[in-house]
Amino acid sequence: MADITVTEHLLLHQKMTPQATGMFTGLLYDLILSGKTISRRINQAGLLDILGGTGEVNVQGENVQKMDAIANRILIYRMERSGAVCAMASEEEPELIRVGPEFPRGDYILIFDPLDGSSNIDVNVDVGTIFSLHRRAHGATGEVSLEEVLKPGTEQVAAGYILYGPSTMLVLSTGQGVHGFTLDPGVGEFLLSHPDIRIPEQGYIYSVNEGYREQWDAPAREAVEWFHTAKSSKGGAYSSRYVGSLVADFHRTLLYGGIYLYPPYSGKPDGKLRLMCEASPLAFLAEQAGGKASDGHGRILERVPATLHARTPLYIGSSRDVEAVETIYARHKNR
Ligand code: AHM
Ligand code: MG
Repeated sequence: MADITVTEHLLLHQKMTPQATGMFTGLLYDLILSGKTISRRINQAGLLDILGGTGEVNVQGENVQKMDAIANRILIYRMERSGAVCAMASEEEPELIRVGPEFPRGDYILIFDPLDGSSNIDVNVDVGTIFSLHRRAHGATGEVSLEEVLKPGTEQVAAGYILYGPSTMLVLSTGQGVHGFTLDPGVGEFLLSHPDIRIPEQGYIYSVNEGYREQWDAPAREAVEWFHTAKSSKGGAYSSRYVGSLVADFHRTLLYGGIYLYPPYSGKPDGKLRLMCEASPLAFLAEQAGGKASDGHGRILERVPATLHARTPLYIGSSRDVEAVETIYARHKNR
């Protein structure tokens, strides 16, 4: 395959979309540059004293890893200077980050989890940056209000992630399918490696932290029990896989099919995962690849966030596997 860069791919395939403006291409360039910088720091993490925790607890009540804080800083620094963004929300920041007046404001609102799965970083397991892009309403000016940001995932104009694994990959959708690019470290560019990714209609892997089984709601328990006994796409039993990095578990689900589940559990009726910086961007990718993403009752993309850090249960992956979970939830509702 000829080497196709992200910019070239955008220009070739997305000429007619409103996102394919110079501003969008510039934003992506800076996002990719941030990803390359984070990737390099992660590669060196064992050598430079940047493993482990900072000793702080973030807005989510979780321990902040040093690499979390570094990735967060890299993204904020680069993106507020991009000229393409008017506001940002990060999993690590309690408040909305408003751009300007010291930097030029652009049309886009960027929401990100700077380093998903970071509790895995000390053991050299895949982590990633997840991002979601919204476009500010045409004609809106001045400081961005919170209401302008608290929008359902259906309004995303693009979403994706950068996975820092054995190779670094960018998986991106601008609403015209899902495309994967692999970083060629020699060239320093992400090159198209996985064009037009489609999730198989049904898979053979379910992915969930079964340690919480006793705390799940009844439909979630029944759903996981269903995957223990149902026939997979291969005709045999479903296999179980759980990395504990959503971005890595999702990447496998995107390529092989199957389902990732993070149910609600006692005391946490909305589960653990964040709607705006984790569930919605991955739901956008899943749907663009022909799969589904649900909270058990309906589309993740239609959930309207009440706050920046709102959470949601998540069932995501192959359409038939997600529908199996929704059927169980519907049955419980009608009892
Ligand atoms: P993080 O964004 O702080 O890393 O937290 C989210 C992570 C997901 O990547 C992963 O799927 C989940 O938390 C694992 O949670 P648990 O240990 O409860 O299974
Ligand atoms: Mg995360």
